Amino acid sequence: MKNIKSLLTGAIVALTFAAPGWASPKTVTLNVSGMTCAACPITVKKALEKVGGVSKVEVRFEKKQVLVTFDDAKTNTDALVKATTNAGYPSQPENAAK
Ligand SMILES: [Cu+2]
Repeated sequence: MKNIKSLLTGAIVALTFAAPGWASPKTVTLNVSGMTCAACPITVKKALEKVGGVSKVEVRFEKKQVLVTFDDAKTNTDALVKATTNAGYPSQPENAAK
C-alpha cells in the first residue's frame, strides 16, 4: 500500500523535523510516581485526555510513566503536569521540553 507507506513516512518526517509555525505533535514522558495500583492509570489517563490538544495517552504502569502526545500549539508540558496534579497525581516531565 503505497499511500499508507507515504503517510507513515510523512508522519516520521514531521516528528523528526518539528517545523516551527506548523502545529506538530509532540510527545512527552511524565513520571507519575503516585500510580500505585492498576486503577490509578485510568484516572491519570482521563485527566490528560481532557486537556485540549492531547491526541494520545499511553500509560506505562510498570515504569510509572505516561507518554502523552499533544499538539504544542494547543497545550504544553506544564498544562499536562497540572492536569495530572489536579487529578491527585503529581508528575514530572522526564526530559524537560525546550
Ligand atoms: Cu490506584
